[in-house]
Amino acid sequence: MTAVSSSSAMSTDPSDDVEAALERGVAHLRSLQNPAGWWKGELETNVTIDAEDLLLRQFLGIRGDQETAETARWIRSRQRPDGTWATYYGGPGDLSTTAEAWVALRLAGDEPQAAHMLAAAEFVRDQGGIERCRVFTRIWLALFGLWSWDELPVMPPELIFLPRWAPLNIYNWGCWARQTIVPLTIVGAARPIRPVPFGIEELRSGAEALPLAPARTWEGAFGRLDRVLHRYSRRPIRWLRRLATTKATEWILAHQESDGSWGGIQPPWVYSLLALHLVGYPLDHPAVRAGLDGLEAFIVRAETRDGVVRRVEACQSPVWDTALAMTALLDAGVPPDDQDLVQAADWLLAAEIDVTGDWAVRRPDLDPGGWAFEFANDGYPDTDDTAEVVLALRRCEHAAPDRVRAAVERGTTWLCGMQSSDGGWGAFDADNTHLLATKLPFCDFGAVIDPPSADVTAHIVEMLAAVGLRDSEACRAGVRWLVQVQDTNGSWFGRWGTNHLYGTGAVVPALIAAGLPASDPAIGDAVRWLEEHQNSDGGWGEDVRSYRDSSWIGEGASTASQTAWALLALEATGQRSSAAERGVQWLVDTQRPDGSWDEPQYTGTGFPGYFYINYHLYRAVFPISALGRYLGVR
Ligand code: R04
Repeated sequence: MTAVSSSSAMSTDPSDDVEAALERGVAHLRSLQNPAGWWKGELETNVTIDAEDLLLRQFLGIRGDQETAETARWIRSRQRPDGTWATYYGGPGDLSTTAEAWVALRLAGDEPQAAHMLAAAEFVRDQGGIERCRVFTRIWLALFGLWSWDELPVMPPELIFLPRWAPLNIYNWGCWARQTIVPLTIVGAARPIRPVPFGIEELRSGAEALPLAPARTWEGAFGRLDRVLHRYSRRPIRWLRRLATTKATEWILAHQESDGSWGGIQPPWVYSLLALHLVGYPLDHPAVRAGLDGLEAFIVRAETRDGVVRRVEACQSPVWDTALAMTALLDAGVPPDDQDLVQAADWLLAAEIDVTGDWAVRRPDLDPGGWAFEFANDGYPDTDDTAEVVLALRRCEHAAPDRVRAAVERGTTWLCGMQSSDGGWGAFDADNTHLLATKLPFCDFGAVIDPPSADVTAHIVEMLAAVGLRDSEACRAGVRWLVQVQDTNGSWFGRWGTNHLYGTGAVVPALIAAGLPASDPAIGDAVRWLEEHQNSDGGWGEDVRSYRDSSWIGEGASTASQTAWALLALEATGQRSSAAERGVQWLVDTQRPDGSWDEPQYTGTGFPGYFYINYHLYRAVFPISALGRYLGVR
């Protein structure tokens, strides 16, 4: 099989190497397709997910010896030489992650005097101890009597009564925070304690609680409100509390997905299980049973020299990965009626969501017609997946073109309806821009709202242009929004991928597709920024540290996916450049014999500054698109 049109050049032409690399990459990507038609790479995050899985099982009384031993083996295998755990490859030790890992290993029977435990505990104390850990970490400890419920911010169940126009009502939170907060209000009101046979003195620094922020600031005001809520929580109005708990429980039950999950992501999932348990649902209640059984599908087991390791995926990405893989194959010249592509298209067509979800609260008159990221997440289709799915579907030659056209049209209409009033797009909701929630003492875990981002907006603009809506008001407003949020350095911030390389790699192709000429200053500035940040080896890389330390923006070891993103931007301009040639050469030179690339670095973002993702399929798709488009434009 020849994936690409054969070149008329001589065998010494360097493009022969590119074509060979592309063919290897295509074969490798094809080999990863599931017989059902989808692709799904592992979604790797950090060991808090694994630690919390053991803590959940401990709390529910269902923690088994084997899963404990396998999880502990995995957690130990991720410990860094300095005794800490990071939230991303090569990152610094993280206080809350290290504390949670230590506690999970204590559950698994590791002795506090063991060298690896001593080193971890010392780091935790040095960083301020449990006293300075994030709220979620301290909630987990409070569940076992290792931290006081009195020393946690209160989030009362009565929150569920706030009407949709009121500040802090649950629909003003990003959907992931909303789904996490609702069950946690039940947990926080129940204040349960299930003692464990060990303490955490080793993790305490003795640090005092931080003083309240000045009363005139939102943080200060909420700090004072928290004291009031603590007083209220000691003597809540009984009937109101009961009604709130019932309403929150009903909300949770109504939001469980067909695979037993909540939102397809770990935090809402485990907290919803805790909440249902605490309102009295037994382990064999169908909702609890489905939730626990569903988690099994998110467990990855692997054989290592030290024995079997067990880890938990925080989320799964089949729709996203399938759309990206299809685009990569099409970019590589695989014919649009190829059987693998058609099968993937069929799978995507069946995955379209035809019911309303939480997004309809802000857009009540809009018909459904989008895609979610996961296998089962009907309540939360997202705009980013919908754009990428439409971009992929519309390029396939399906035997039933009317079905494809109808799905593309529904997706397009849904996306136009989901545009925020400023012209950009958030991922899951329209106009989810209320900053108030970000000021709550409870919200120290990263993004809690879902405002428009450049990467998501770019994907949608690119898609609108592709379906012929380049001159629509929606597309024009999106373009204006993108130009407006361009960084002064010429790049764009990456909300869901790391970081400015992701943003810029998404926006430049979108603006060109929308009709901006390559000579436009916005494009010129972006190209200059990319060229200035090319590594001397020819690749591009941007360290996750760039989210907290601006000196890392555009800087870092070259990676396959980030090099590909830079190339996609350069290639979109239609102009040949030595920068692009050297980037392509880096991809060719670093390809593994099996057609993939190594990529231990995390290039996906959950919450900027807090939560990062290594999407294992990124290394296998983005380079294919970049190489394919490179050969295509020659
Ligand atoms: C790459 C583009 C993705 N597009 C859809 C996003 C899908 C995945 O979104 C999330 C993944 C998440 N994980 N964990 C969390 C999370 C949230 C997402 C998470 C949720 C709540 C808390 C902590 C972590 F939105 Br609290 C893996 C835009």
